Amino acid sequence: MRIILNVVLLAVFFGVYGCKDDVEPDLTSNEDTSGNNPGIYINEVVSKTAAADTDWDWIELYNATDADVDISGYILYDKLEDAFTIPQGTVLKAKGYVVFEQRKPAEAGFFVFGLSSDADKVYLRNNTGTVIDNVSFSTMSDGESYGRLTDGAAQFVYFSVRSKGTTNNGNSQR
Ligand SMILES: [Ca+2]
Repeated sequence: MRIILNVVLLAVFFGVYGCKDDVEPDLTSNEDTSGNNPGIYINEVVSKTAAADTDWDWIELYNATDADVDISGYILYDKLEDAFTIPQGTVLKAKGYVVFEQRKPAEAGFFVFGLSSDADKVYLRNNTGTVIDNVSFSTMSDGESYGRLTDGAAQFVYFSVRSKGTTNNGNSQR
C-alpha cells in the first residue's frame, strides 16, 4: 500500500513539476526564440478594453505551413494555473486560422483567463508541453488588436481594425 502511495505521489510530483525544464520564452522579444515552432503561431490577440466592446478577449492562431496540423492538446495561457487546453479534434488547416475566445464564468471550449489591456503575455505550448510561441504586448486601446504583419511574420504591430479569424495582411495599423 505504501509503495502504491509513493508511486502516486511521485506521479503527482512529476505531473506538477515535470514540465519546468522546457525552454522558457524570451519575454523581451516577440520573436520565437525556442527554436521549437513548427509553423503554428499566435497571430493576433485582443484584450477587450471598453464595456461597450462586443468582443471578448480572443487569441487567433495561424498555421503557416502547407499541411493541416492537429493542435488538439496544445495549451494557451497567460498564467499556467489558468491554462486552456485546446479541445480534441481541433485541426488547423494549412495557411488557416482558428480563434479561441474568453468566457467568464468558464465554458467548455473557451479560455477563462483574461488578457490585460495594460500589458500581458500569451504563451502557446504544443501537446508535449514545449513552449513554441509567445507574445507580449503593452497597452491596447479600444477596438485595437495586436498581431503579426504579415501573418506568421516576426514583426508585430497594433492594428486599428481587428481581423478575427482572417488574414492580418493589409490591415490598418494604429
Ligand atoms: Ca487576423
